[in-house]
Amino acid sequence: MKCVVAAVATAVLLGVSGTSALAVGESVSINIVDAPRPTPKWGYAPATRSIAPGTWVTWSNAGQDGHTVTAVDGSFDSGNLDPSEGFSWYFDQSGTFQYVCTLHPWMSGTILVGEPSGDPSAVSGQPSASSDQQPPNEQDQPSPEPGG
Ligand SMILES: [Cu+2]
Repeated sequence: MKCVVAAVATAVLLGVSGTSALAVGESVSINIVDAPRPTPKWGYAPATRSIAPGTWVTWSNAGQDGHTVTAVDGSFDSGNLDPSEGFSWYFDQSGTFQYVCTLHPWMSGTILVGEPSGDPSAVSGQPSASSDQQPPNEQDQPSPEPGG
């Protein structure tokens, strides 16, 4: 009856995972909502999102109209997003990034990119190189080959 050992090990692994305020090297999702009407209720959910540097943000148009995700400073622009379309952007620099919907200027949101926490090794100098990363939703997770 060795299955008892496996069950205990699984419980230990589940207990290790902790909580952190910021998601490092992960991706977060924001919905674009245009309901309920009237229009002043439209916006981004959540309107303000705090992330760590090195995080993909994916906006998904969950509404019934076209919308955009356009940075106020012009650093990114989704262009028109039809319903059920999405847009991803990689934030690797700290700062506050405000964005609006150019079609409905009262729709606005903010991305707060803070310093990474809990990983002192990430602070050390790293070479500045442009990254060609793909949005996480563009590729499937590679599955390990059985046997080999
Ligand atoms: Cu809009």
